[in-house]
Amino acid sequence: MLDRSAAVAAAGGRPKRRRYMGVTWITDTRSLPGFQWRMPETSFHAMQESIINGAPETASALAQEALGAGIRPLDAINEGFVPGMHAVGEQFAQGKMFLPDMMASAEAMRAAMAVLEPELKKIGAERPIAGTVVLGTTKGDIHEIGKILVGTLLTAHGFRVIDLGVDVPGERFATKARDLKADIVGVSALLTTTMKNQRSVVEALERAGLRPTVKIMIGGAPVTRRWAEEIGADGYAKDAMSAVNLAQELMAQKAAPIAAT
Ligand code: HCB
Repeated sequence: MLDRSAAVAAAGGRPKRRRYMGVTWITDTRSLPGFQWRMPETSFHAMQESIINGAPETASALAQEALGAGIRPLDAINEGFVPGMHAVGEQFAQGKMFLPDMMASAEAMRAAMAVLEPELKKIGAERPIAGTVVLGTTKGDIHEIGKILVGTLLTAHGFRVIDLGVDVPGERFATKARDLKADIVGVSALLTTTMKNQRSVVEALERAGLRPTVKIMIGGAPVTRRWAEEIGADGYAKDAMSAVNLAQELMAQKAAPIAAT
């Protein structure tokens, strides 16, 4: 896997650069002089690199090419782009990448998703509503890519999704869940420091008297099934497809008492 400076060296030129808080970094190796676009042999590998290189234009082009080549959008996300985000996380943890790099990578991920999302959503367009999900990233946390992906796949499977965005306090989850008669509240947290705020969401729904009718599912990189049990959530999902399966299970659980009467 090429890191950002190796990609520049390989292409032998000056790439497009950006500055953020006094740091300069490369935004797109396609801007290098003499760069020739061609479909790479291992397209998933190229997708991963486009994220690591923080290259939105390349990521978007690869997503379009993947669709053209008949690669399923979810495969492109799970096999191509998401592993790139994980590699970025690892490099950040090892001090090999910095905040502006992560931001550039997130921008590249969003560019790829902008191409793939409409295709994913098409699948669910014709279905009856499977349930209403209020989704958000918990207070203090601005990570949104995983949550958006969860929302997209839920929509693709017939759920009505209301995305409250990032940095959402527990009370707002509760108010929206009540107002929109939500079946499920989905709470994302990517930081060990903000995981505790998932508990605050559970507590806010309890205070609002909503727990008998509203299920809670949680997720995010540091989150585990054990944590879900500890805070009294109804389930944990490790990725977006598992979140869809879990949401369907939770809807079946909600329907069960009615079916029994
Ligand atoms: Co950020 N960051 N970050 N970050 N970041 C992480 C999360 C670290 C793990 C990186 C590392 O150190 N290895 C780390 C957290 C360490 C920790 O607490 N354990 C970290 C840190 C430290 C920080 C800052 C504190 C850095 C700083 O400022 N010094 C800062 C915090 C800002 C804040 O929130 N207050 C920060 C900032 C950023 C950005 C802004 C640069 C950027 C986010 C941009 C954006 O989202 N618009 C960012 C990014 C991109 C990451 C990494 C690299 C990728 C996250 C991501 O998008 N993953 C991440 C490394 C990593 O996670 N491995 C790193 C891809 C998605 C698809 O996966 O896990 O989010 P996901 O979602 C999955 C899954 O969890 C599940 O389904 C999703 C889809 O498959 N799921 C749910 C998620 N939510 C669900 C909800 C449900 O109900 C059900 C399932």
